[in-house]
This record gives sequence, C-alpha cells and structure tokens, in this order.
Amino acid sequence: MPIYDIDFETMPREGLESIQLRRLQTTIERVYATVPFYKKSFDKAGLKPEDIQSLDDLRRIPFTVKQDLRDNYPYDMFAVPMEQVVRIHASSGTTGKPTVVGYTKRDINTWAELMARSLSAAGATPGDIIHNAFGYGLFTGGLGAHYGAEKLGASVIPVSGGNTKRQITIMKDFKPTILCGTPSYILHLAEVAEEMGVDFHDLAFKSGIFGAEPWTENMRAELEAKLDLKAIDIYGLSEVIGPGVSIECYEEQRGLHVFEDHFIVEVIDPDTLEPVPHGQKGELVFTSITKEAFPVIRYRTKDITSLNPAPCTCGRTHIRMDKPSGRTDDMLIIRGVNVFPSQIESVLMETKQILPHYQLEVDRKENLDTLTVKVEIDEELFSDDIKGLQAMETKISKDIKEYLGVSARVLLVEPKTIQRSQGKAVRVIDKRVI
Ligand code: DLL
Repeated sequence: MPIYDIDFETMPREGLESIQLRRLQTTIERVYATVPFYKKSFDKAGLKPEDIQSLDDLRRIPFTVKQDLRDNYPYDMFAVPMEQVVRIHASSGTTGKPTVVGYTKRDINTWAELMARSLSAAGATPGDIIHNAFGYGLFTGGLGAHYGAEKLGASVIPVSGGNTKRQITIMKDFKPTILCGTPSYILHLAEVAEEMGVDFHDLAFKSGIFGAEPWTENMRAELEAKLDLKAIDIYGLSEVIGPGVSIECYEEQRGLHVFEDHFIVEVIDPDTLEPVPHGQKGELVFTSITKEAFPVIRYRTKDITSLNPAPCTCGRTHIRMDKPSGRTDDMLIIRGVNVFPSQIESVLMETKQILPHYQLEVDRKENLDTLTVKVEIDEELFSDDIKGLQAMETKISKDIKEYLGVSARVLLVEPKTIQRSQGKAVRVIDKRVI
C-alpha cells in the first residue's frame, strides 16, 4: 500500500525523535507564555520551559486531566486569541460540562493531513468514494473524516449517522468503496440492509474505518464477515485533535500506529503514574506537539492499552498501540471483581446464534452489586422452547463466571430489543448511580 506521507511516516526513529524534541520545546514555550493553567502547573513543579532538554524531560512535567479542562471551561485552555480560532468542537461526556476544543486554520490543515494519512493507511486512494457515517456536528468524527477524505482527493459522501434506510439506498446506488462509522452504528446499518434484502457482498466496499468506541477482535470478525470488507480500527479523542491520532494499517491490522510526528505517546500506571514497560497495559497519555489553538500536555486519556515498538511490515516506523480495551472509568466493579464491557463482549461473541447487540445493567440489591447481561439472539432461536433458552442463558452465565470471575444474570432477548445508536453505543446502564 502506498504511504501518504512517506517521509514522516517511515522516518528512522532517531530523526523522528529529534523532530519530536524540537516540536515539544516550541510547544512548551508557547503554552507557558499563553495558557495561565500551564504556567501555574509548571511553576508549581518548579519547571521552566528551558528545562526541557530531552524527550525524557517530558516526564518531569505535570499531567493534565479532564477536570483541568472543565475548570477552564470553555476557552481558558486556548493558546491563541479567539480571532485565530476557526472551528470549535466539544465532546459531551457522560457527566459534567462538555470539553470544548478549538482549532486554528493550521490546526484544521494538520488534522486533515492526519486523516488523509489515516484513510490512506486503511487502503483509501484518490479514486475511492467514502461513505462517511460518522456523525457531523460537535462530535469530531464526521468533519474529521470529511476533511481528510477531501485532502486525500477521494470523493466523500457526507451522510452522517441516522436515516439508515436512505444510507442503504445510497450504498447501493453511489457505490462507495470505503465505509466510516462507529462499529455499533455500522452493525445497525448491516441489520437494516438485511431487512431491505441488500447483501453487502454485492456492494463495493473494500475497507471499513471504524472507531470512537471500543470493539473487540470478535466484533471485527463479525463485521468483516457480514460486510465483506477489511475492518480497520481508528482512534482519537477531541482533546488531542479528534480521529486521526492513531490507526491500524491495511497490511497488518494489528496495533494502531500513533502519528508520532504530531503526538508524543506514553502509557502509565494510573495508580503510581509511572511509565509502564512496552507491552504492559496502562493508561494512554498524549502530548500534542504541533497544535496551535488547543495544545495538550501529558493529557491523561483514561483509555487503556499497551505500546508495541516492533517494526511493522507496512514500513511505518511509528509506534503501535494495542486496540484500546476500554477506559479506566468504564471499568465495572461487581462485588469486588473488575470487569470491562469489552471482556463481556468477547465472551458473548464466542457463542453461536448470539447477535452482536448487548447491554449491561448494573444495580445494587440489599447492598450487593448485581450484573445483568442482556443480549439479543436469533429470531428462530428465540421462538424455540423456553427450556432451550434457559439452558443457553445458564451456559453463557457460566462462561462469564469462568473467564471473568464475575457472576452475571444473562437475559436472552428478542432481536431489536436493545436500543440502536447512531453514534457511540450505550453499553452500560449503571442504576447504582442514578
Ligand atoms: O471519538 C474521536 C473519534 C471519532 C475517534 C471517530 C475515532 C473515530 P471523543 O468523542 O472525544 O472523540 O471520544 C474519545 O472515545 O478517549 C476513547 O475512550 C474512545 N475511542 C475513540 N476511538 C476509539 C477506538 C472521538 N478506536 C474517546 N477504540 C476516547 C476504543 C475509542 N475507544
């Protein structure tokens, strides 16, 4: 596969690291001079911008967390005057105020470049037609992929999320070759296509670029089989830039290359805040080194993954992060056992006749946590005898206990009982906090 930015994406590590250091120093000088929050946090740590003499010195800089962004809501983390800000996005978050992020003209251009690289890594070329089902709006998915597609020179269909039947007609008639969206919405698209008698094997897709929420390898297998395409994982977050922070390559589909000429990545132990060795899971931390309007320094993402520095057959020298398995704040603690929704997904999808639509309900009864796993099954199976269903529920519940050590009540439900999303799926309903 051709590489969009061959110079930067395949640069030997030494050259890459010297660029990173130069860009880091410039960024630190700028934020120290323009963002009171960073000046205060540096001063408190007894650091001056000129103390950053090597990439290792980054570790001396304090972390930034979501609460810091909330405390500076809406614009106090911006490093440029509003006259230079040409775009604003925000992520809703589940609690509290949204996080507001801004972009200068150059930031928009950087982001478009990163997304053009990402699309290209997923196999897109200027001749491709991109069906962009990421939501357009304050969410960064839609516009991020849109600008990247245009930068690459591909044709983009800005369908956004929703209006699902019309999307299927568009897929049939406009013959898009690349599909973008959240994996949960794409599954819904597949389901509606089936109802409309449209088979993805008759459509023209070669790659799907899916992200914005965790999805397992089992889900990948399901999507690839159903949609007859290569499913590529893309990662990003509004605070860092949006989608296009990292992406898998078409060749390997194993680990997401972080665009290290724009972001310095670390993985830390969320308890000790110390870096963890490569290969070991921890919390992802990013420092942006080229952004103008909204630079972030050592931003703790809460996303959990590990880093893999091994060379990749695609030729990119940029480090890979493992498929994110969840967020530290997604972790459910059920009677003292830690469990992530993605682990439950893995177990569910090992079972035949289970549909990839599930939801976890957590409650507290008589001071004890309870976990109910609702999952849809085949129409046919559902109309089967009740005994068969119960046996299957018991079997899955046993598997969950065996693999994850947590007791769960499994409830097999009729197809289409669980709410479909147009963007990110709501996997957990935690009644303990309502
Ligand atoms: O979700 C940006 C994006 C759009 C990424 C489209 C990929 C595709 P936010 O709304 O700010 O931004 O949410 C960021 O979503 O911290 C992760 O917890 C989660 N996330 C994003 N991509 C992935 C992924 C966009 N590939 C938050 N796997 C992040 C797992 C992901 N989680």
